[in-house]
Amino acid sequence: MAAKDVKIIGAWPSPYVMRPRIALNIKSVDYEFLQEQMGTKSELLLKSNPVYKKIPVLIHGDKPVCESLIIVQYIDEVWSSGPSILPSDPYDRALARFWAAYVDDKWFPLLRSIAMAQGEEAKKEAVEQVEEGLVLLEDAFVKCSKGKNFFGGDQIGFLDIAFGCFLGWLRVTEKMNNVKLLDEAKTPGLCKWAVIFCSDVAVKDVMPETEKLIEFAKVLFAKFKAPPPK
Ligand SMILES: N[C@@H](CCC(=O)N[C@@H](CS)C(=O)NCC(=O)O)C(=O)O
Repeated sequence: MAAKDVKIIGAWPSPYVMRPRIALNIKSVDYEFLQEQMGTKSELLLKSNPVYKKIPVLIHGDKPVCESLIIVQYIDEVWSSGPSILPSDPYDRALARFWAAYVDDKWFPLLRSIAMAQGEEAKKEAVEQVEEGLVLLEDAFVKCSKGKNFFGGDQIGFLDIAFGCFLGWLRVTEKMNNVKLLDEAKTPGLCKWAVIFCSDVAVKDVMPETEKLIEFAKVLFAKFKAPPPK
């Protein structure tokens, strides 16, 4: 498929934007990456995602598709001749969707709360909650992977993409707060999975380097903490 037919509106640091980029890589589909600038929204973004005005948006031909996990499922259905992303078994598919929703609705907000925590006590509590979530995800990994490398089995699947896209920000949170979240003793499966996931050909070029992401995070957090303009 020619790159002009497939576009992603996004930005390199966004974990959600990584999802469709990984999915397109898995399917060997070329795409044009249209990057938004921090703090502004392009006309194309506002026109393509008028409801949420958020990235990512996939533009396929002239049709926009919004919401990262919906985009990944769309990619899987449209380019069905490539490697499958959703599990073929309905129960496995339900499990993958359940845990992907858990990651978005519960776990990632907890990870973000570490950066926002005011004071050591609040930070400690947020760290503990993230760790508890990781133990649940370790258990999900054992059940979904059935002894293979990925949640999806032998290859990267839906839940690998949904959760794996947050590994860059997990490392940033570890380094900036001097904590260890992915722990060999408590989550050995996830520790091994994270290394294999990040070095996969579909992932390694879209997963930002931790140091680059830390520089971005410092600018982002400074903006959050800045007093409102007069
Ligand atoms: N549920 C959305 C979340 C997307 C999202 O939060 N994107 C962020 C970038 S990481 C964004 O566009 N933020 C701009 C805003 O909230 O106005 C998805 O999965 O696509």
